[in-house]
Amino acid sequence: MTLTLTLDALTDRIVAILRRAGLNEVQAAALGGVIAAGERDGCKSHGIYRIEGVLRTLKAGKVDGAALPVLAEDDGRAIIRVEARRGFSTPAFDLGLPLLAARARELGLAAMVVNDCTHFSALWPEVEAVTAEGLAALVMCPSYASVAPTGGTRPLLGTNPLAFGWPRPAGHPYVFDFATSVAARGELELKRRAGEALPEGWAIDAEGRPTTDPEAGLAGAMLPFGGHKGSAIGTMIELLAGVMIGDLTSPEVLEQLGTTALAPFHGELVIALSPEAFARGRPGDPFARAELLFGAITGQGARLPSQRRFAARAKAEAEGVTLTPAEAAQLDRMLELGLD
Ligand code: NDP
Ligand code: PYC
Repeated sequence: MTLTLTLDALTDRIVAILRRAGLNEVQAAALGGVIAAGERDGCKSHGIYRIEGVLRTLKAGKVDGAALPVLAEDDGRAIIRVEARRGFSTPAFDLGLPLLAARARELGLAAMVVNDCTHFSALWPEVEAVTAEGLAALVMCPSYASVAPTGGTRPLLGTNPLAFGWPRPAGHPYVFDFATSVAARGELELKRRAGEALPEGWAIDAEGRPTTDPEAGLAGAMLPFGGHKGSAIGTMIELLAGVMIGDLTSPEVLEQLGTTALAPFHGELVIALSPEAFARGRPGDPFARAELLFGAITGQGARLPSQRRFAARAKAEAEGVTLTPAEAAQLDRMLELGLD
């Protein structure tokens, strides 16, 4: 039987599983929130399916469930730093957000560096949290080597997500959030579980030949989106959110982790920008001008990114989140067994 839960009830179940597995209150609450939000917004590749990976990573000792993030000493500059101390990224982001927002309003722009975190989540929850402060946001992070650079044949880059948000005076912000591979790795894993073929152009096998077999694609390499353009953007993310912030690049993550079966450990870069500050002294209100652009896009019959997600959210908020029988049984099992 399917199971329909309110968002709060689903979040409580996830938090209970994570607490039982040994996550402290701060981390369990932060992770429970983003995983439940993934289900609510119809983002299955970063919803409850990720809990197993979180539990495996904890059991392998590759993430510290007891860690509490700390804000590095603030020197009043545009760069603020949060040490996740080998815990998950989400509570570190939550800790740094108020200072990031205050600093971006004061200086026009500011960046939050999160170091030494385990990261498995979608980036849009963070982008939306920054836009809720009236700021534009750019968020990015590496993952682990799983994507061949265009022209190459072996995993090197991560699926390196890039997300952007723009605050809007009414309603939801403009948000896009995507892997710089053709699809997130989670999508391949879900296709493998469902016994479905991959669309062409997603992956190559271990010999570098195009494949539509998810097993072969996961064992081989994923491909960047948009050919050389995605390959270059993925590389930029390795540089900005790996090398530049003194944290691991995707090949280094894989070398240290030794597997793609666990959640990756690296850093994250969050940039917050004040549209008012950038537009000061120039003609026109940036928010009003942005609305004209969005209107022109939808006026052609195109949809804005995140529109599907916001529609799924509205439905879930009205009717609850419905889990398949297999998903409901899996949650029960995880609640019963904890880390076993
Ligand atoms: P998708 O390709 O599913 O979606 C990418 C973006 O494009 C979304 O904002 C989506 O909005 C939008 N979009 C899709 N179709 C259209 C359309 N026809 N018109 C306009 N906009 C459209 O995402 P990915 O599979 O690439 O990534 C999924 C998630 O995986 C992301 O949230 C990402 O952060 C996460 N991820 C996390 C990683 C990590 O290391 N933590 C690594 C890689 C990915 P909508 O949602 O409304 O469809
Ligand atoms: O779906 O590609 C992905 C991914 C990697 C790490 C977290 N999500």
